[in-house]
Amino acid sequence: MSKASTAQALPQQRPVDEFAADVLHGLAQTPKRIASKYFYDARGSELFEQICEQPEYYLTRTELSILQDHAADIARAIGPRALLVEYGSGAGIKTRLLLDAMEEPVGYVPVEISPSALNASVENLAEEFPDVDMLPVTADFTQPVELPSPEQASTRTVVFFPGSTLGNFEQREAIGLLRTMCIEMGRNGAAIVGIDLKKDPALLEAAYNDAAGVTRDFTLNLLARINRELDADFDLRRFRHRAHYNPMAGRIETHIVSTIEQRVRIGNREIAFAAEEAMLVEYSCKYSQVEFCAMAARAGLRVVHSWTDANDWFAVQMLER
Ligand code: AVI
Repeated sequence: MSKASTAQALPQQRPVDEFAADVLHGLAQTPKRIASKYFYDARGSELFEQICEQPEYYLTRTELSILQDHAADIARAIGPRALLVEYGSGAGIKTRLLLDAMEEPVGYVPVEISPSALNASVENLAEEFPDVDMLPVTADFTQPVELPSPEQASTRTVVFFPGSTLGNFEQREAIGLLRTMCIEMGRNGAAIVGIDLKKDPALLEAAYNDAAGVTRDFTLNLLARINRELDADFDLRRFRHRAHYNPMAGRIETHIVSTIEQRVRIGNREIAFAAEEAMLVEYSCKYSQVEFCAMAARAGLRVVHSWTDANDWFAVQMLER
C-alpha cells in the first residue's frame, strides 16, 4: 500500500487578490519592489529549471556534488529513524539522495504552498520509498506549521532547506525563518541548509547574467505574469534585467529597469516609471562561514557540520540547538 497522503488545502486569502495587493503596494514604494516569490508561476518555474542547467549558474550542481560526495557522512550525522521535513515541494534529485542515504527514515514532510506541486512530488517519492510515510503539508513555510506525526515513532526531526533559497530572504527574515526551523525541529532536531558562499564577484555576476539570457527571461516573466493575471499592459521590450553584486551588503541585487519614461496600467491603476528607474525584484545573499554562524546564533542555532566543495563556493550546513 502506498503511504502517500494527499495535501490538504489551507483556508487563505485568494491568491490572485494577495498577488494584486502585493504588486500594487510594492509599486507604490520608493524604490519600487516586487517580492521574488512571484517569479514562480508555471513558466517561471520552468525557466528556473533551465537556469539551473546554465554553465554560469554553478549553485545547483555544486550543492548536488556536495550532497553526493558527503551523503554517507550527512546520513551518519542525522542518525537512524529521522523524520525529514523539507521547506518547498522538494522531490527532486537532492531529496532522493538524502532519503536514500538516510538510515530507515520514518517520514517525509514537504511543506509547500502549492497543493498540486506537493501532491505530484510525494506521489513519485512514495513509489521509490514505500517504507517512508509521505506526509505533505500545504502551508507557507515562513510561518510555523504543526507537523504531522509519522506512523512509526521518529528519533528526531530534521528540516531540509537546500538550494540557497534562504539567501532570497533579507537578513531579518532569514533569521526569522531559522527561528521557525529551530521551533519546528524541537530540542533534539537538526536542520540541513544549503547556502551560497562569498566568492569572486565576477563569478557571481556571471551566474545571474547567463549568456543565453535565461535569467533575463526568468526576471521579465514576472511582468508577463502581472499582465496575464492582473490585467496589466507592461511592454516587455521596454524593460530590462539587471543583476549586480553589492559587496557591502554581500548579495546579488536583481532589478527590472524601465528603459524609457512610461506609464503602465494595472487593472484600473496607472503606474509611472522614469527612464532608467529600477524596480527591485530579488536579493540573493552570499555568506561567509563566519557570517552564517553569527546569523544562526541569533536564531538560537549552532553550525555542527559544514560540508563544502573543493572551491569553497557553496556549503551544506547542519544546524542544531
Ligand atoms: C531560488 N534561488 C536560490 C535562486 C537564486 O540563486 O537566488 C533564484 C534565482 N534567481 C536568479 N537566478 C536564480
